[in-house]
Amino acid sequence: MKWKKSAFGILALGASSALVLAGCSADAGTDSNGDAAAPNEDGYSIAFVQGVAGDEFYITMECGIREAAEAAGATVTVQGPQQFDPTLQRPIVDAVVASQPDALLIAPTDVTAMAGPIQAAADAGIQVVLVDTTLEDPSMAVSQISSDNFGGGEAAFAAIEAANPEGGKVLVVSVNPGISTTDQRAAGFEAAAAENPAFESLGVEYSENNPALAAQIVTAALQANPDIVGIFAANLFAAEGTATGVQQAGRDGEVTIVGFDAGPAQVQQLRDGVVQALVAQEPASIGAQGVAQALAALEGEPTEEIIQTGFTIITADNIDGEGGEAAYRSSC
Ligand code: T6T
Repeated sequence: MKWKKSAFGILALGASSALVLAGCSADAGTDSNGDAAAPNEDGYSIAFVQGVAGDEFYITMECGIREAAEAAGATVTVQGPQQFDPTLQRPIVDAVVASQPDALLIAPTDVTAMAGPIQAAADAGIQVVLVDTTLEDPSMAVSQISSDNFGGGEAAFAAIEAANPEGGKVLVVSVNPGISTTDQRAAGFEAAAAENPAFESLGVEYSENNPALAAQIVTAALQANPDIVGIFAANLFAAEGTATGVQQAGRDGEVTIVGFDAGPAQVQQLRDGVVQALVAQEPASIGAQGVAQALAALEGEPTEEIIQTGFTIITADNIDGEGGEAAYRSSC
Protein backbone atom coordinates (compact mmCIF):
# COMPACT_ATOMS: atom_id res chain seq x y z
CA MET A 1 0.00 0.00 0.00
CA LYS A 2 1.53 3.35 -1.02
CA TRP A 3 0.38 6.46 0.82
CA LYS A 4 1.36 9.57 -1.05
CA LYS A 5 0.59 12.93 0.46
CA SER A 6 1.09 15.92 -1.77
CA ALA A 7 4.78 16.38 -2.45
CA PHE A 8 5.45 19.98 -3.38
CA GLY A 9 8.71 21.65 -3.98
CA ILE A 10 11.71 21.54 -6.19
CA LEU A 11 12.37 18.02 -7.33
CA ALA A 12 15.03 18.95 -9.83
CA LEU A 13 17.37 16.38 -8.35
CA GLY A 14 14.88 13.59 -8.90
CA ALA A 15 15.39 11.82 -5.58
CA SER A 16 13.93 8.44 -4.82
CA SER A 17 14.63 6.06 -1.99
CA ALA A 18 15.01 3.36 -4.62
CA LEU A 19 17.94 5.01 -6.39
CA VAL A 20 21.18 3.09 -6.58
CA LEU A 21 23.69 5.35 -4.90
CA ALA A 22 27.44 5.22 -4.98
CA GLY A 23 30.40 6.55 -3.04
CA CYS A 24 28.44 7.62 -0.02
CA SER A 25 30.78 7.31 2.89
CA ALA A 26 34.30 7.78 1.59
CA ASP A 27 34.16 11.19 -0.05
CA ALA A 28 33.20 13.71 2.62
CA GLY A 29 34.02 17.19 1.33
CA THR A 30 35.72 19.95 3.21
CA ASP A 31 33.94 22.96 4.59
CA SER A 32 34.13 26.26 2.79
CA ASN A 33 35.49 29.42 4.32
CA GLY A 34 34.02 31.45 1.47
CA ASP A 35 31.01 33.69 1.33
CA ALA A 36 27.75 31.89 2.09
CA ALA A 37 26.09 33.03 -1.13
CA ALA A 38 28.83 32.06 -3.59
CA PRO A 39 30.36 28.62 -4.11
CA ASN A 40 34.13 28.31 -3.85
CA GLU A 41 36.02 26.28 -6.42
CA ASP A 42 34.84 23.03 -4.75
CA GLY A 43 31.19 24.12 -5.09
CA TYR A 44 28.84 24.91 -2.23
CA SER A 45 29.57 23.21 1.08
CA ILE A 46 26.69 21.50 2.87
CA ALA A 47 26.83 20.22 6.45
CA PHE A 48 24.34 17.50 7.43
CA VAL A 49 23.76 17.04 11.17
CA GLN A 50 21.80 13.88 11.89
CA GLY A 51 19.46 13.33 14.83
CA VAL A 52 21.64 10.42 15.90
CA ALA A 53 24.59 8.63 14.31
CA GLY A 54 24.23 5.02 13.16
CA ASP A 55 20.45 5.19 12.61
CA GLU A 56 19.53 3.64 9.25
CA PHE A 57 16.91 6.33 8.71
CA TYR A 58 19.59 9.04 8.78
CA ILE A 59 22.06 6.86 6.89
CA THR A 60 19.54 6.51 4.07
CA MET A 61 18.93 10.26 4.23
CA GLU A 62 22.69 10.78 3.97
CA CYS A 63 22.72 8.66 0.81
CA GLY A 64 20.10 10.93 -0.75
CA ILE A 65 22.00 14.03 0.33
CA ARG A 66 25.32 12.79 -1.03
CA GLU A 67 23.84 11.75 -4.37
CA ALA A 68 22.04 15.10 -4.81
CA ALA A 69 25.06 17.13 -3.71
CA GLU A 70 27.39 15.23 -5.98
CA ALA A 71 25.09 15.83 -8.94
CA ALA A 72 25.13 19.55 -8.14
CA GLY A 73 28.90 19.76 -7.58
CA ALA A 74 28.51 20.50 -3.87
CA THR A 75 30.52 18.99 -1.02
CA VAL A 76 29.00 17.37 2.06
CA THR A 77 30.08 16.71 5.65
CA VAL A 78 28.00 14.45 7.90
CA GLN A 79 27.97 14.27 11.68
CA GLY A 80 25.57 13.13 14.35
CA PRO A 81 25.48 12.73 18.13
CA GLN A 82 25.89 9.28 19.66
CA GLN A 83 22.44 9.61 21.22
CA PHE A 84 19.27 11.43 20.20
CA ASP A 85 19.96 14.17 22.72
CA PRO A 86 20.11 17.97 22.32
CA THR A 87 22.94 18.28 24.85
CA LEU A 88 25.05 16.12 22.52
CA GLN A 89 23.79 17.64 19.26
CA ARG A 90 24.34 21.23 20.31
CA PRO A 91 28.18 21.17 20.39
CA ILE A 92 28.18 19.53 16.97
CA VAL A 93 26.09 22.38 15.57
CA ASP A 94 28.33 24.95 17.27
CA ALA A 95 31.39 23.39 15.62
CA VAL A 96 29.64 23.25 12.24
CA VAL A 97 28.75 26.94 12.51
CA ALA A 98 32.38 27.76 13.33
CA SER A 99 33.46 25.93 10.16
CA GLN A 100 31.19 28.20 8.06
CA PRO A 101 29.52 25.89 5.56
CA ASP A 102 27.21 27.45 2.99
CA ALA A 103 24.21 25.41 4.15
CA LEU A 104 23.16 23.33 7.15
CA LEU A 105 20.71 20.43 6.83
CA ILE A 106 19.72 19.39 10.32
CA ALA A 107 17.26 17.12 12.16
CA PRO A 108 16.82 18.95 15.49
CA THR A 109 16.62 16.56 18.44
CA ASP A 110 14.24 18.80 20.39
CA VAL A 111 11.65 21.38 19.34
CA THR A 112 12.96 24.06 21.72
CA ALA A 113 16.42 23.08 23.02
CA MET A 114 17.99 23.20 19.54
CA ALA A 115 16.49 26.57 18.56
CA GLY A 116 19.45 28.65 19.86
CA PRO A 117 22.28 26.88 18.06
CA ILE A 118 20.31 26.63 14.82
CA GLN A 119 19.42 30.33 15.01
CA ALA A 120 23.15 31.03 15.45
CA ALA A 121 23.78 29.19 12.19
CA ALA A 122 21.20 31.31 10.37
CA ASP A 123 22.62 34.47 11.97
CA ALA A 124 26.05 33.50 10.61
CA GLY A 125 24.61 33.55 7.07
CA ILE A 126 24.29 29.77 6.74
CA GLN A 127 21.18 28.62 4.85
CA VAL A 128 19.28 26.30 7.21
CA VAL A 129 17.01 23.47 6.05
CA LEU A 130 15.20 21.37 8.67
CA VAL A 131 15.06 17.76 7.55
CA ASP A 132 12.83 15.20 9.30
CA THR A 133 12.27 16.93 12.65
CA THR A 134 11.43 20.60 13.11
CA LEU A 135 11.35 23.31 15.79
CA GLU A 136 8.55 25.06 17.64
CA ASP A 137 9.65 28.23 15.81
CA PRO A 138 11.23 27.20 12.49
CA SER A 139 11.25 30.75 11.06
CA MET A 140 15.05 30.82 10.64
CA ALA A 141 14.88 27.90 8.18
CA VAL A 142 14.43 28.34 4.43
CA SER A 143 12.53 25.04 4.30
CA GLN A 144 11.21 22.18 6.45
CA ILE A 145 10.98 18.73 4.89
CA SER A 146 9.44 15.77 6.64
CA SER A 147 7.02 12.87 6.38
CA ASP A 148 3.34 13.21 7.12
CA ASN A 149 3.96 12.10 10.67
CA PHE A 150 0.43 12.66 11.98
CA GLY A 151 -0.95 10.75 8.98
CA GLY A 152 1.57 7.97 9.57
CA GLY A 153 0.30 7.59 13.14
CA GLU A 154 -3.27 7.44 11.85
CA ALA A 155 -2.26 4.80 9.31
CA ALA A 156 -0.59 2.77 12.06
CA PHE A 157 -3.84 2.72 14.02
CA ALA A 158 -5.76 1.72 10.88
CA ALA A 159 -3.44 -1.29 10.50
CA ILE A 160 -3.97 -2.36 14.13
CA GLU A 161 -7.73 -1.80 13.75
CA ALA A 162 -7.87 -3.94 10.61
CA ALA A 163 -6.07 -6.79 12.37
CA ASN A 164 -8.31 -6.52 15.47
CA PRO A 165 -11.83 -5.66 14.26
CA GLU A 166 -13.27 -6.40 17.69
CA GLY A 167 -11.12 -3.74 19.32
CA GLY A 168 -9.20 -3.90 22.59
CA LYS A 169 -6.36 -2.16 24.40
CA VAL A 170 -3.59 -0.43 22.48
CA LEU A 171 -0.30 1.16 23.56
CA VAL A 172 2.13 3.63 21.98
CA VAL A 173 5.88 3.27 22.59
CA SER A 174 7.53 6.54 21.58
CA VAL A 175 11.00 8.09 22.06
CA ASN A 176 11.13 11.26 24.19
CA PRO A 177 8.61 14.08 24.53
CA GLY A 178 9.67 17.17 22.55
CA ILE A 179 10.60 15.45 19.28
CA SER A 180 8.33 16.88 16.58
CA THR A 181 8.09 13.74 14.46
CA THR A 182 7.39 11.11 17.10
CA ASP A 183 5.07 13.44 19.03
CA GLN A 184 3.02 13.92 15.84
CA ARG A 185 2.95 10.18 15.13
CA ALA A 186 1.70 9.44 18.63
CA ALA A 187 -0.89 12.22 18.31
CA GLY A 188 -2.12 10.84 14.98
CA PHE A 189 -2.41 7.36 16.43
CA GLU A 190 -4.21 8.56 19.56
CA ALA A 191 -6.61 10.73 17.55
CA ALA A 192 -7.54 7.81 15.29
CA ALA A 193 -7.91 5.43 18.26
CA ALA A 194 -10.23 7.90 20.00
CA GLU A 195 -12.61 7.69 17.05
CA ASN A 196 -13.27 3.98 17.55
CA PRO A 197 -14.97 3.26 20.90
CA ALA A 198 -14.06 -0.42 20.63
CA PHE A 199 -10.45 0.55 21.40
CA GLU A 200 -8.97 1.74 24.68
CA SER A 201 -5.63 3.54 24.51
CA LEU A 202 -3.24 2.95 27.39
CA GLY A 203 -1.38 6.09 26.32
CA VAL A 204 2.20 6.82 25.34
CA GLU A 205 5.34 5.45 27.01
CA TYR A 206 8.83 6.83 26.25
CA SER A 207 11.75 4.53 25.49
CA GLU A 208 14.50 7.18 25.05
CA ASN A 209 15.55 5.77 21.66
CA ASN A 210 16.78 2.68 23.54
CA PRO A 211 15.52 -0.70 22.24
CA ALA A 212 16.29 -2.40 25.56
CA LEU A 213 14.13 0.11 27.43
CA ALA A 214 11.36 -0.31 24.86
CA ALA A 215 11.49 -4.09 25.39
CA GLN A 216 11.23 -3.60 29.18
CA ILE A 217 8.30 -1.21 28.79
CA VAL A 218 6.49 -3.72 26.60
CA THR A 219 7.07 -6.77 28.82
CA ALA A 220 5.85 -4.78 31.84
CA ALA A 221 2.82 -3.49 29.93
CA LEU A 222 1.88 -6.98 28.78
CA GLN A 223 2.18 -8.27 32.33
CA ALA A 224 -0.09 -5.51 33.67
CA ASN A 225 -2.48 -5.70 30.68
CA PRO A 226 -2.35 -9.17 29.09
CA ASP A 227 -5.30 -8.17 26.89
CA ILE A 228 -3.34 -5.59 24.87
CA VAL A 229 -4.15 -6.29 21.22
CA GLY A 230 -1.82 -3.86 19.49
CA ILE A 231 1.28 -1.74 20.02
CA PHE A 232 2.39 1.18 17.87
CA ALA A 233 6.12 1.85 18.11
CA ALA A 234 6.83 5.38 16.90
CA ASN A 235 10.36 4.99 15.53
CA LEU A 236 13.00 2.49 14.49
CA PHE A 237 14.56 1.85 17.91
CA ALA A 238 11.22 1.80 19.75
CA ALA A 239 9.97 -0.69 17.16
CA GLU A 240 12.99 -2.98 17.37
CA GLY A 241 12.66 -3.09 21.17
CA THR A 242 8.89 -3.51 21.10
CA ALA A 243 9.22 -6.61 18.95
CA THR A 244 11.87 -8.00 21.30
CA GLY A 245 9.63 -7.30 24.30
CA VAL A 246 6.64 -9.06 22.74
CA GLN A 247 8.87 -12.04 21.92
CA GLN A 248 10.29 -12.10 25.46
CA ALA A 249 6.72 -12.17 26.79
CA GLY A 250 6.02 -15.13 24.50
CA ARG A 251 3.22 -13.19 22.83
CA ASP A 252 4.57 -12.85 19.27
CA GLY A 253 1.91 -13.40 16.67
CA GLU A 254 -0.80 -12.60 19.24
CA VAL A 255 -0.15 -8.88 19.72
CA THR A 256 -0.23 -6.76 16.55
CA ILE A 257 2.91 -4.62 16.26
CA VAL A 258 3.07 -1.69 13.86
CA GLY A 259 6.40 0.12 13.81
CA PHE A 260 7.44 3.38 12.19
CA ASP A 261 10.52 3.12 9.93
CA ALA A 262 12.03 0.21 8.04
CA GLY A 263 15.57 -0.58 9.13
CA PRO A 264 17.06 -3.98 8.21
CA ALA A 265 16.38 -5.48 11.68
CA GLN A 266 12.77 -4.27 11.53
CA VAL A 267 12.31 -5.86 8.11
CA GLN A 268 13.66 -9.13 9.50
CA GLN A 269 11.20 -8.93 12.42
CA LEU A 270 8.40 -8.46 9.89
CA ARG A 271 9.61 -11.44 7.86
CA ASP A 272 9.74 -13.46 11.09
CA GLY A 273 6.07 -12.66 11.74
CA VAL A 274 6.76 -10.79 14.99
CA VAL A 275 5.85 -7.42 13.44
CA GLN A 276 2.78 -7.07 11.23
CA ALA A 277 3.37 -3.71 9.52
CA LEU A 278 6.04 -1.03 9.10
CA VAL A 279 5.48 2.60 8.14
CA ALA A 280 8.47 3.30 5.90
CA GLN A 281 9.38 6.94 5.36
CA GLU A 282 11.28 8.31 2.35
CA PRO A 283 14.52 9.48 3.97
CA ALA A 284 16.59 9.59 0.76
CA SER A 285 13.97 11.84 -0.81
CA ILE A 286 13.87 14.08 2.28
CA GLY A 287 17.65 14.45 2.05
CA ALA A 288 17.75 15.12 -1.68
CA GLN A 289 14.97 17.67 -1.45
CA GLY A 290 16.86 19.27 1.44
CA VAL A 291 19.85 19.74 -0.83
CA ALA A 292 17.64 21.18 -3.58
CA GLN A 293 16.13 23.69 -1.14
CA ALA A 294 19.52 24.70 0.25
CA LEU A 295 20.95 25.24 -3.24
CA ALA A 296 17.89 27.22 -4.31
CA ALA A 297 18.32 29.50 -1.29
CA LEU A 298 22.02 29.92 -2.04
CA GLU A 299 21.24 30.82 -5.63
CA GLY A 300 18.63 33.36 -4.54
CA GLU A 301 15.82 31.27 -6.03
CA PRO A 302 12.43 30.68 -4.38
CA THR A 303 12.20 27.95 -1.75
CA GLU A 304 9.29 25.89 -0.38
CA GLU A 305 8.53 26.62 3.26
CA ILE A 306 7.10 23.17 3.95
CA ILE A 307 7.55 19.97 1.97
CA GLN A 308 5.76 16.80 3.03
CA THR A 309 6.93 13.41 1.84
CA GLY A 310 4.97 10.16 1.68
CA PHE A 311 5.30 6.76 3.26
CA THR A 312 4.81 3.13 2.35
CA ILE A 313 3.08 0.59 4.58
CA ILE A 314 5.18 -2.58 4.44
CA THR A 315 3.51 -5.88 5.26
CA ALA A 316 4.25 -9.55 4.60
CA ASP A 317 2.18 -9.16 1.42
CA ASN A 318 4.40 -6.56 -0.26
CA ILE A 319 7.81 -7.08 1.38
CA ASP A 320 9.15 -8.81 -1.73
CA GLY A 321 7.98 -5.97 -3.99
CA GLU A 322 7.18 -2.33 -3.36
CA GLY A 323 7.51 -2.79 0.40
CA GLY A 324 11.01 -4.17 0.16
CA GLU A 325 12.03 -1.25 -2.07
CA ALA A 326 11.00 1.18 0.66
CA ALA A 327 13.30 -0.42 3.25
CA TYR A 328 16.21 1.63 4.56
CA ARG A 329 19.91 1.15 3.91
CA SER A 330 22.66 0.52 6.43
CA SER A 331 25.30 2.07 4.14
CA CYS A 332 25.31 4.03 0.92
O1 T6T B 1 11.87 7.83 12.78
C1 T6T B 1 13.11 8.40 12.45
C2 T6T B 1 12.96 9.90 12.43
O2 T6T B 1 11.94 10.27 11.55
C3 T6T B 1 12.62 10.40 13.84
O3 T6T B 1 12.58 11.80 13.85
C4 T6T B 1 13.63 9.90 14.85
O4 T6T B 1 13.75 8.49 14.75
C5 T6T B 1 14.14 7.99 13.48
O5 T6T B 1 15.38 8.52 13.12
C6 T6T B 1 14.27 6.47 13.51
O6 T6T B 1 15.17 6.06 14.49
